[in-house]
Amino acid sequence: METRSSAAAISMVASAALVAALLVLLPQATRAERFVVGDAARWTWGYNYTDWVIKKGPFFQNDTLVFMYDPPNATVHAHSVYMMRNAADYQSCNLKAAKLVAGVTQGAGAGFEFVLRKRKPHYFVCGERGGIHCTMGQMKFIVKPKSSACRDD
Ligand SMILES: [Cu+2]
Repeated sequence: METRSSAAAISMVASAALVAALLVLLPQATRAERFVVGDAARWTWGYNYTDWVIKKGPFFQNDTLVFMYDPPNATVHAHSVYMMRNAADYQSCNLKAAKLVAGVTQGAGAGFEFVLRKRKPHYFVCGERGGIHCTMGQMKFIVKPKSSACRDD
């Protein structure tokens, strides 16, 4: 019985420590920023997103990218968001191994939110018209989030 209650006490102390650690980490987590991709231009044909990334960066872990684009209709081209597997596929706009992130209707309204959880290069492209939006329309950019611990503001 004695050992059991001391084990319980230890686990209580441990969970209190965990809560304290989370409280310390929380303000940092809430400092994550939210970016509308392309700002007023949103996610569209012909905008230079590579320049946009340079202008807006650096990006940090847990920042959110918001992709906003109209669902397809008679006057608007459809757009989408895909993630390329590697730099070579990104360079050539080769969608064969790309992963769908957001379909043609998911950018409507408040847009589609993507949280940059991992500290790896994210190769975003529009996958419409067999990659033409990527090759000709400049609808592509790379974001490599830095550790949120490095945020200095
Ligand atoms: Cu597109």
